[in-house]
Amino acid sequence: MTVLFIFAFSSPSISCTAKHVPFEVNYNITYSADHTRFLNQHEEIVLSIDEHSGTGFRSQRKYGSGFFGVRLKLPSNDTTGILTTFYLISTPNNDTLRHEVDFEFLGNKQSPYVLSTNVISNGNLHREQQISLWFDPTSDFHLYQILWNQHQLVLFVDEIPIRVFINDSIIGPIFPTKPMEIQGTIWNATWAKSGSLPDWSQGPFEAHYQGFDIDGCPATNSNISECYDSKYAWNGGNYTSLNQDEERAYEIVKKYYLKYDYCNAHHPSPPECLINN
Ligand SMILES: *[C@@H]1O[C@H](CO)[C@@H](O)[C@H](O)[C@H]1NC(C)=O
Ligand SMILES: *[C@@H]1O[C@H](CO)[C@@H](O)[C@H](O)[C@H]1NC(C)=O
Ligand SMILES: *[C@@H]1O[C@H](CO)[C@@H](O)[C@H](O)[C@H]1NC(C)=O
Ligand SMILES: *[C@@H]1O[C@H](CO)[C@@H](O)[C@H](O)[C@H]1NC(C)=O
Ligand SMILES: *[C@@H]1O[C@H](CO)[C@@H](O)[C@H](O)[C@H]1NC(C)=O
Ligand SMILES: *[C@@H]1O[C@H](CO)[C@@H](O)[C@H](O)[C@H]1NC(C)=O
Ligand SMILES: CC(=O)N[C@H]1CO[C@H](CO)[C@@H](O)[C@@H]1O
Repeated sequence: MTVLFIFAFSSPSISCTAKHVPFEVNYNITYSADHTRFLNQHEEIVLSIDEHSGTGFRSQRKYGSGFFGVRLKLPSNDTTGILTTFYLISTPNNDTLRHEVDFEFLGNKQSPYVLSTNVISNGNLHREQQISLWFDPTSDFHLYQILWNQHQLVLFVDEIPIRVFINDSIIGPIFPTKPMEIQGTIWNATWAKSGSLPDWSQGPFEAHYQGFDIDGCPATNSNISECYDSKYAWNGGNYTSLNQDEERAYEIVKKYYLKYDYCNAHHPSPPECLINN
């Protein structure tokens, strides 16, 4: 099914005005640096995976709120079993303590990919949704963003909201509240449900990332509440809820592109599902 989006709105995108900064200013490679390379004066990093290793990067600091984005071009060919990610995560990386917000692109025999998103907090692990993308994410760069303030978490694809997670006193304890760092990785998902092994002869698989400026409030556990201050643009104005154009676009995504929603897989639905839909 193809539904054409006609988006005539100018949503306020902090990232559009973002400065071009080299990778090293805000990020570090986490492991297997020999599986990375830089382009465009280090304003672009290429992560690659082959049968020997994947690789990944992480921000040098943790943040307590922000509008985090990356421009990403996914690996092509048969990417079965390959997982490309962009996400926020707290430490320690412990299932009962971890807070996390994910974009995970699940490789496939051919494009389009399935985009899996998750919001994790305090042991609430299974809040997955999956959407099918309305474009080929391997042929060009697209913008993937996470807005996180005390009002809401919104995941955007090319400025179109694809997932909204509203903070409300009812759901309080499951809204992420810990400082999180930004990570990007390419790895293999052979442990996952599908269990399919990558066809390494199709590789190496390469994911291109751009956009290393960070619109975020650096935080520690003790001062995170200062990140809710309205002096940060992403905490106020148009960022406290979706505007009408965004609401309309979000309805289209939910109607035509949402393939899996944990809200429908549980009876009764978890409490936040009533607020977010
Ligand atoms: C991260 O990169 C910065 C800048 O290149 C460097 O100074 C710092 O030591 C690195 N940190 C780690 C943990 O590797
Ligand atoms: C693929 O995933 C398995 C299971 O997590 C891991 O043992 C293996 O090292 C990974 N291979 C690569 C190339 O990342
Ligand atoms: C995770 O954190 C909980 C709560 O503090 C603790 O009981 C548990 O031992 C931790 N698990 C790991 C693997 O560190
Ligand atoms: C979530 O909302 C509750 C009540 O509306 C508020 O007290 C709390 O501070 C909010 N959480 C965050 C992380 O801002
Ligand atoms: C929180 O503390 C860290 C470490 O001292 C500091 O870098 C950061 O700027 C502080 N954040 C706020 C919002 O004050
Ligand atoms: C909100 O969006 C409208 C139109 O998109 C714009 O005119 C207005 O300046 C924005 N306000 C803020 C506070 O960003
Ligand atoms: C091994 C293989 O099929 N490689 C192909 C991957 O995709 C690129 C771009 O579409 C092709 O040029 C390669 O031949």
